[in-house]
Amino acid sequence: MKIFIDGQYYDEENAKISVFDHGLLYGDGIFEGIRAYNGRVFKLKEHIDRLFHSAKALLLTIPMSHAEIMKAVVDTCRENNLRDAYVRLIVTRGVGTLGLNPNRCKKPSVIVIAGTIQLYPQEMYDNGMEIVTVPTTRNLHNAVNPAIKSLNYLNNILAKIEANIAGVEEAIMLNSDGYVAECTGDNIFIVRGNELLTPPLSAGALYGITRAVVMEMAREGGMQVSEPNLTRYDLFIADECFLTGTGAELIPVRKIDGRVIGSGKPGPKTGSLVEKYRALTQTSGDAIF
Ligand code: PXG
Repeated sequence: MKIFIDGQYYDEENAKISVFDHGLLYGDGIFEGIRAYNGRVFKLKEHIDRLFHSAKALLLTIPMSHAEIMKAVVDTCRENNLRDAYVRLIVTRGVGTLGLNPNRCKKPSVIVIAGTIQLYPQEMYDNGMEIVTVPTTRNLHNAVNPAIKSLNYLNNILAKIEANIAGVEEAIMLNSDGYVAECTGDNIFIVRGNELLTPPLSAGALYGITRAVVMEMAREGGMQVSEPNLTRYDLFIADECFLTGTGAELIPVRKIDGRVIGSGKPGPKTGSLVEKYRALTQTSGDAIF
């Protein structure tokens, strides 16, 4: 595997960053998870736009342009001869001193790793997954804003640990007002009749790129799409529920906090959105080869 670090490619065993990098010392940095399908990088521009927005919020100056970063992602896939890939793009604050002042870090580092990912077992895509609400609440907007895709994922990791303790793979995180925000690495949707509902971004969700694609596909398919505040009760009484994310794609949910959702099997609206999403990923994106 060839890994891109600051303009050069390194073999896996030589792909190293300093122990003084503030990405490691303080989680001071940002990332994106991007997929390539069938020789094309899916929604690359959207991911790079979000990366630059995260950087702006953290006053982190990325030492490359939009176009250069897009090229680095595509080139790293090509360098590894990958037609289907999961790309982890990371920008760290760079090497600094012990002490958290980011002004001591002279140059942020850009890292691109192109590998593969399978977040959940196939059985869950076929039959739906079981998830639970966990005690750890989503970050507040006036703390580390949950829209920033930062290297500081401990909020989500704690929630993931709580899900694992409960014997499931994913957790629903509520915000401090008790409304549903999202899951640890996925946005959440419910279907109610012909309506598709997902929490508003103001509830503490990440501006999910898969989320935006699914909302557009549903509108095109004649569904009514809205973003109201949702409670756990709204989830329990939904006809269908599914999660979205670059890694997970669309995955049906069959049980939440012990309550069976709808028929307990992946529903027809979810099924049709899954098909449409798969078709889109196979045919659109920036070409690698
Ligand atoms: N919420 C959070 C907190 C995320 O981290 C999403 C929603 C979905 O957003 P996108 O833009 O991907 O539709 C994410 C993305 C992993 C992994 O390794 C996590 C994500 C993406 C890819 C892999 O668990 N999270």
